[in-house]
Amino acid sequence: KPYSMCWLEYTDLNKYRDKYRRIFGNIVVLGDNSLNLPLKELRDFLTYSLGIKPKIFRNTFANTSNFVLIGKLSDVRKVLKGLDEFEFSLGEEGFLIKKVEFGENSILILTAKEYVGLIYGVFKLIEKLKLGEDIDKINFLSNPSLKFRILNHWDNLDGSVERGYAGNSIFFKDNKIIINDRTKDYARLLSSIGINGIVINNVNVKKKEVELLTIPYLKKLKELAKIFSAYGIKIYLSINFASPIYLGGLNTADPLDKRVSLWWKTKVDEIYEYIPDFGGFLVKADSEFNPGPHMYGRTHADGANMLGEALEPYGGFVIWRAFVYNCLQDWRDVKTDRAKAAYDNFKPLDGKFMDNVIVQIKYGPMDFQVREPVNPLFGGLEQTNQILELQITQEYTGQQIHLCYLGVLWKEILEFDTYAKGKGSEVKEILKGSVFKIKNNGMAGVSNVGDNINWTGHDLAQANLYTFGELAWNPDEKIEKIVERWIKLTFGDDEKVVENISYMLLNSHKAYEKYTTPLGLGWMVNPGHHYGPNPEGYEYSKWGTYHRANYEAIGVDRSSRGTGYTLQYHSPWREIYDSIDTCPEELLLFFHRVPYNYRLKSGKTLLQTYYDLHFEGVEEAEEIRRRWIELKGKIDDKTYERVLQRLNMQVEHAKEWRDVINTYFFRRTGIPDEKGRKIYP
Ligand code: BDP
Repeated sequence: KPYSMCWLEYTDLNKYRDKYRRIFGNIVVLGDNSLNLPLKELRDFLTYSLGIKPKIFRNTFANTSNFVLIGKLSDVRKVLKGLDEFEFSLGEEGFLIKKVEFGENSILILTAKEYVGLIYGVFKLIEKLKLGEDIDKINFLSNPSLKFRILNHWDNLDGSVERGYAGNSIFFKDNKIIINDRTKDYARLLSSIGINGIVINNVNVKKKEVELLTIPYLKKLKELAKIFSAYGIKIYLSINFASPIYLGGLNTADPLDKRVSLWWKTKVDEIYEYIPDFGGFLVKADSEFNPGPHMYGRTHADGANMLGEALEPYGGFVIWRAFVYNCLQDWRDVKTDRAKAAYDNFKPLDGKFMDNVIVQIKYGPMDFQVREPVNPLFGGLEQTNQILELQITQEYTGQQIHLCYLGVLWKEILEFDTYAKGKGSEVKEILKGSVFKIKNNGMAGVSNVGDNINWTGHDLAQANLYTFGELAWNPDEKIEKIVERWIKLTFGDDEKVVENISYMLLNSHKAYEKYTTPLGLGWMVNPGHHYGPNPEGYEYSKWGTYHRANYEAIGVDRSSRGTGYTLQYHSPWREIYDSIDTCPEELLLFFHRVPYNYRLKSGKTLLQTYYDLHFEGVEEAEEIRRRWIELKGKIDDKTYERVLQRLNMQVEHAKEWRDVINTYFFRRTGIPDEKGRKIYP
C-alpha cells in the first residue's frame, strides 16, 4: 500500500505462529454472508501476519477439533450452553471474546448481539493477537461506555482542510467526493478503535457548499456511507443553517416559519432515501459569521428542534455546537468575557431540546488552548444530551510539527469532577449517563487526518487518533496502558522502543505547555494560522482573547470580583477558582490577574516562574528528541528520519517560543532573569 496502515499494519508475527496455529487453523462461522467482512479481516490478518491459512467452515463443525467460532450470540447459543448471562451483559455494540471448552476441545468464540459488535470485536481480537496475548487468558467482554464516538472532519469541498496539518482531504477534491482504496482503509482504522460516526465536512459550510445536500452528491454519499456502515460507522453532514435560502430559494431560514421546516423535512426525506442509516446533522450556528436562529430572534432550541423533528422519524440526530460567542467584541471593554459565552447561551435552554438533539461542547470555555479549565456546561446542563468536543488536530498544540500527545490532557478533562451532584460527578460519568438521566452523549474529535502517507503528518500524531477512539470507548482506561498498546501495535514490542516512545508521548504535552503559554495563559500565537509565538497577536483584535498585560500584572480577573466566570461552576470549584490562593497554578492566569512579583507556592515570583518554565520546556523538548535518537536502528529508517526532522523543528521552534515570550515579559517589566540566562533586551 502507498500509505501506512498505522496500528493495523500487517507486520511479520512469525514468532507467535506456533502459539496460535492450533486454534486459528480452523474458523467456524455461524450465520449468513453478512459475516463475511469480520471473517475476511481475521483471515487476512492470520495470513499476512502469522502465515496461517485457516480452513473455513460455514455452519458446520465437520472435521474440526480446535477452532475459532464467529457468530451472533443468538446463533452461538444454539450450539453452546452456558452463555445465558451474556444476553444481559452484552450491549448493542459490545462483543465477547472467550475461550470455552467444547467436548474434548478448546475453542475461542467471538460473539456479539449485533453485526457491529462482531466488527469491533474482530479488530480487538486481532489487536490481542498482534500483542501476543495468551489465548488461555483471553476472556474479554467489552461494551462501549459512550454512545456517540464521532470524528469531525473539517474538510472543505475543494479538498482543503481547515486546521489540517496532514495534507489534503481524503474525502473531497475539486468539489467532488473521493472514493478509493483509502476510503475503506480509513473505515477499517476507525472501526478498529470503536468509532461509530463521522462528520465528513467542515462545520463552516460555505454558501456554495450547501450543494452537498443535492442529488448528485447524495448519490456519491450513498456509496461512501455503504463503505463506512459495513464497518459500523454512520455518516453525518455539517449543514449551513441558511440552506433553505441558498439551496431552497426561500427568503428566510427562520426555524419557526412553516416553509422552512417543511423544506428541511423534505430534504431529510430525500437524504434518507439515499442513505438509510444517515447519522444526522452537525450545526455551527450563530457562531463566527455562520447563520443561525438568532438572526430571526429565535433560540438555539428553536433551531435545533426544528431539525430534530425532521430527523426524528428516521432515528437521526442533530448535533448542535455550543461554540457560540460574540466574535466582534471590543477589546477596550474589560467587562465582557468570552469564557462565559457558552454557558450564558446554553444554560437557559437546558431541558428545552428534543431527545434527538445533542449539544456538542468544546472541552474548555475558549478554544482548544493548551490548557483551559473544563467548560462549566459540563455539570451545568442536567437535561440536555451532550458531546464533549476535543481537537485531535493540533491547531493550538503544535500543528503536528511539534510532538504533543493529547491523551494526557483528555484524560484529565474526562476525570474532572464537576460536583454537579456532589463528589463523583466526573465529566466521564456525565457522558456515560450515570450522573443525569440523559443518555445520548459521547465524544467528538476534530480529526487530524489528511492524505499524507502516514495520515497524520507527524507519525507519532497517530497516537492521538488512536487514543481518542480508545478513550471514547472506555474513558476509564489508564492512559499509560493505551500509550503502551499503541506503541507495540505500531512499532513492535522492543523494550527500549516502548520505554522511550512512552516517555516522549507522556511528557510532550507538559513540555509544549511550558515553552508556549503555561499557567493557563493561552493565545500568544500568530493570528490567523495560529502557529508560533506572538505575545500580542490576539490582544487588540475582536476575538475576545485578551491577557491585558501591562508593566505590573497579567491575566484576566474572572473571579466573582471580576467577570464572574467562576460563578458558572458548582462548589467547591467556584470557591477554589475564585481565590488566587486556592486556584490550581496551572490555571492561575486564566482565572486571575496576577502581579509579576506575586509569589507562587514554590516561593518563586510569577515572572521568574514564567522564565524558568520556558527554559525547562526547551530542555524537555531536547530530551524528547534525544530519546528518539536513541532508537535509531530500531525504527524503520524512513519513519525515523521523518520524525527526527519534525523533532528538530520542534526544538528550534521551542527556542523561538522561549525567547519571544521571555523577551516580551522582560521588556514589559524590566526585571531580568535571576539566573542570568540570555533574554533579549
Ligand atoms: C477555531 C478554529 C476555526 C474553527 C472554530 C470552530 O480556529 O478554524 O472554525 O474553532 O471550532 O478553533 O468552529
